[in-house]
Amino acid sequence: MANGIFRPAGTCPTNYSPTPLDRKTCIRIVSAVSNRTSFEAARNVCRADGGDLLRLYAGNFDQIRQLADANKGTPACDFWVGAKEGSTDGVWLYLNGDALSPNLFFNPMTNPVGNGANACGKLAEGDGFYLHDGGSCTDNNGYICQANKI
Ligand SMILES: [Ca+2]
Repeated sequence: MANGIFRPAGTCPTNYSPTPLDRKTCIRIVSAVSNRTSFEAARNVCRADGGDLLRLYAGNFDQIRQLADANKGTPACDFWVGAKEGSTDGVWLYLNGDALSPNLFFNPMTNPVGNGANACGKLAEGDGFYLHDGGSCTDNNGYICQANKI
């Protein structure tokens, strides 16, 4: 095949794997006990990789949850992802400020609300890796980064 005609599909950065059902981005799942860290420190690692914490959406949420379960480490960890609760309890946002669907929570009717405001988004092992409202942003958890293919 002649070169230069088709744009290459792109490759994932070192330590990243293709994001399920997404041709443009890759994810890195960090769960080693020695690398578990706070929400902000996890974000800084992802940013240093050229990405950020994973932006969840309904389309590949089940696949992401399965990957989290398969890579949860020993003992199993929760995973920080790219979501934050606003200053109003129960209002959840992506890191760019877009609204986040409550359907990404284990119980969309009740779970996004409670435990005060300003929580950090994590996939909770005890909730089948659905989003969970609770815990402290300074807890040492695993995390999932997302970066564009290069
Ligand atoms: Ca809350």
